[in-house]
Amino acid sequence: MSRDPVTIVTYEWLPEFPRGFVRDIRARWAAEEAGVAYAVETLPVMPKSVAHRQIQPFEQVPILRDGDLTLFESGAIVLHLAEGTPLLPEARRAEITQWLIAALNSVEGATGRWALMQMAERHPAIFGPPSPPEVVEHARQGMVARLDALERVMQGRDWIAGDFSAADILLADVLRVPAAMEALAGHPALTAYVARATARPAFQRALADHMAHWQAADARMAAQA
Ligand SMILES: N[C@@H](CCC(=O)N[C@@H](CS)C(=O)NCC(=O)O)C(=O)O
Repeated sequence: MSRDPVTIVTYEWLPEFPRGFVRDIRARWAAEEAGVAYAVETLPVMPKSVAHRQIQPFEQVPILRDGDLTLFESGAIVLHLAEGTPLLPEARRAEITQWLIAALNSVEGATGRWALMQMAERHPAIFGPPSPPEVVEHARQGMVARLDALERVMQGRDWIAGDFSAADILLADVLRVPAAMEALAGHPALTAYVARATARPAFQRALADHMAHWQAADARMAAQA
């Protein structure tokens, strides 16, 4: 079934370090998997505008426009794009939703807390101040406990809820962050899962377009300088 193109809203420009991991990649990946064409619109990361707050109360991205509908939260966006596609089959809707929420809450809650502390050490002017070592260690242990639990679940599974689904887009993207920060060591099933998910052509296209977006922004800025 073909449908009208949607619009994914992301930032106009960002520095190097978050590129590849800005959450518009989740929307791009879902659109690619679902065969939905999309355009990209941008907002400045700074200063935040009233227009931004009106469509995303937390002044973040991604945002999706689909006709009259405007949606924020990457999980809601992926679920919306997955509707009526093999990413969200009716028979597994409840289980897929469960794992999608687990990815964003139980897993990203723990990995994100630790990753933010790592970022505060690397970029204190943006994410600082750095947390005391014992606080970082507590966050690391909390993350490892969640990863250990997920490692047990993923053993013997290719995907988290049957065939590849909307939940895998969220879970694999959440796990890309500790993977990139070398925090998945000792978790071979999760490491293989991230490699399997990111080898998908739809992810590769999403990543290439996501990176091309920042390169085009750099080129525009260089031309203006
Ligand atoms: N729970 C939100 C988190 C969105 C989020 O953290 N977006 C980041 C980019 S990946 C952002 O806009 N950060 C800038 C800011 O918070 O000012 C979602 O999944 O959509």
